[in-house]
Amino acid sequence: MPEPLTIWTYDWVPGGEGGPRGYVRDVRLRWACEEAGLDYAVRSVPFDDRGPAHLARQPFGQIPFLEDDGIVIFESGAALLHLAGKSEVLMPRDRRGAAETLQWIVAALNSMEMVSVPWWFIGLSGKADNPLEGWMISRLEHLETVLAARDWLAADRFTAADLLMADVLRVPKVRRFGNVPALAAYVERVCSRPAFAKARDDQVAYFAAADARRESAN
Ligand SMILES: N[C@@H](CCC(=O)N[C@@H](CS)C(=O)NCC(=O)O)C(=O)O
Repeated sequence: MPEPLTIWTYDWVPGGEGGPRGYVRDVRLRWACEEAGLDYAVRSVPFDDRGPAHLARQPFGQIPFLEDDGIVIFESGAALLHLAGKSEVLMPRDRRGAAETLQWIVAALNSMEMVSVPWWFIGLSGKADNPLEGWMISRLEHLETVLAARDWLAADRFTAADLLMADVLRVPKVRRFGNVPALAAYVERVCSRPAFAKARDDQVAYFAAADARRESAN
């Protein structure tokens, strides 16, 4: 009997306004499993102490990583592609649809998130000038042109590419930035899917339950 899929995350992350709950990247894998109707469990590694057992499975001491019947795979994009191999809901099986989905998955990570994360991070300093602002605007505006002409990135329907791109773009600071109405409508459209709400709410509940455990341990 194969083991059920296991999504690994931290046992706790900070809460509060502006905290990461609801945005921690295990949500990408929870969401994908929900969309595809795949059974999964969620397990955790300590947030405070990233020891050898964690580093053996995620060499940067990050999460998420995915376990599938003896295979352990880190990087949310790689794990998402692994899940997409199990379900046509996430990745069309025709050659063109599959190629388009793959292309936009990589674009979400390597053209959008590669800019949005450092832009967001530099912005935390609170300084007026962000040297990545022009780059960020350029990326958003190019994507705006694409999404002004269609509802989905690949194959004329929802795929794992939309899941990933919307997850990158729904970060509050990114969502509030720029004048990109088609992009805003796209994020709204993708994030209104029930599978997303379930995945995000489950993650928030998971970390909230950890608060109680930490309080009783202290
Ligand atoms: N490229 C990685 C990034 C993973 C990542 O940044 N994970 C965050 C949580 S969402 C994390 O583990 N942060 C803690 C750290 O970087 O030390 C992926 O997509 O899996």
